[in-house]
Amino acid sequence: MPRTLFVSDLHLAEERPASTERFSRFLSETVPGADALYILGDLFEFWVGDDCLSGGLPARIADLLRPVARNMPVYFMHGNRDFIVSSRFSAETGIRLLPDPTVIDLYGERVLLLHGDTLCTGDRAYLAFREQVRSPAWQAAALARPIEERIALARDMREQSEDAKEGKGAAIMDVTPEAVEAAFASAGCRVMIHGHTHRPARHVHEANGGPCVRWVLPDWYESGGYLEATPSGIRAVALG
Ligand code: LP5
Ligand code: MN
Repeated sequence: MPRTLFVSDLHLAEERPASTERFSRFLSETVPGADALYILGDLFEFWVGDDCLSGGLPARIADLLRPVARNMPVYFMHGNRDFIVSSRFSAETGIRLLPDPTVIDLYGERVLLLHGDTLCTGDRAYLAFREQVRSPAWQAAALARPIEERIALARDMREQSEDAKEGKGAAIMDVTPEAVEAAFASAGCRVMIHGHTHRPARHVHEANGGPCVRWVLPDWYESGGYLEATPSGIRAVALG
């Protein structure tokens, strides 16, 4: 049976080797035979530039992805942790970078793919931060710094982000119905898949004059999981 797989929010980090091992098993046991694998952002806990690919976790993940990407398309969309992944990572692994948002044809159904952070329109502080760090000028200046400084900057940003989140209610850090409906409308889709919120679910929204389904992917901190699409539908699969 043809099938396509979707994951996000693996947040792979040196200090969480179990998640990397889970991802390695997923790539060797679950992914073979699929038509395509989509990684919808936050594959890494943070990414400070493709020039870190020569060793450690980045090199390990590149080694894991390379043989998979030789056998099927492996797509990667930026998350809010790894928005600096760029063309060298793509060239060295064979993965294909996907813009956020992207609409794909999934066995005859138009499906909207996003990381999910742009749907959290109540989180004004985050959206302002996002605009700043996604600007080419900010990125060029940041990437010009030595790698150790960039790692220190990333850790500093993480700390400030955690502090900021303490003052935010859970609702502010979730998608807004208005943003979801607008996304369905502008894409002209009835199905959407995203991650980011770490609240895996299948939601039904009224949009485009009828019911529309929004799938939210799980994170991989403790266990993880993925979505499997076949011509007969989409199902969520939890990993142990
Ligand atoms: O990540 P998560 O899910 O815990 O929280 C997000 C939002 N936070 C972020 C910030 C990232 O976690 C920071 C790490 C980025 C790593 C990239 C490193 C690149 C380094 C550069 C080297 C080239 O995305 C959080 C949301 C939450 O999702 C839910 O949606 O609320 O947003 C914030 O907390 C943002 C704050 O409200 C405001 C900004 C605080 C950080 C300020 C750092 C300033 C440093 C200077 C940069 C301009
Ligand atoms: Mn995210």
